[in-house]
Amino acid sequence: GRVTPTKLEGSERTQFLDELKSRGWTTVANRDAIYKEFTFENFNEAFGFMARVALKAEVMNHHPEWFNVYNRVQITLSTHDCSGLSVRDVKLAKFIDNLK
Ligand code: HBI
Repeated sequence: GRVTPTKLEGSERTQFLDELKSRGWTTVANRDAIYKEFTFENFNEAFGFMARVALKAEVMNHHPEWFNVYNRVQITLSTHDCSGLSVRDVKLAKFIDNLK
């Protein structure tokens, strides 16, 4: 939507980060962003995963920063409109984790 997402801060941010870290996400040095790597059987599986994430990203209007080499997908999530983490990143991360 056109609403600027609210940047997560304080205890709310910490609580969400703890949940994300428990699922293998890490914070990114020098950025308010989260990062996770995914490995698949082959490129076909990796790209199929990326296609599903891409469709969700379009619906959410919230897009990942990602890198793919063969069967590996590296994903960084951050909300550019608030220069930090927002609930959109938490929501997209949960969707992504539930795909595997
Ligand atoms: N994706 N990760 C991320 N962060 C944003 O701020 C963002 C986005 N996708 C689309 C989007 N913002 C648009 O709302 C703005 O570019 C207009």
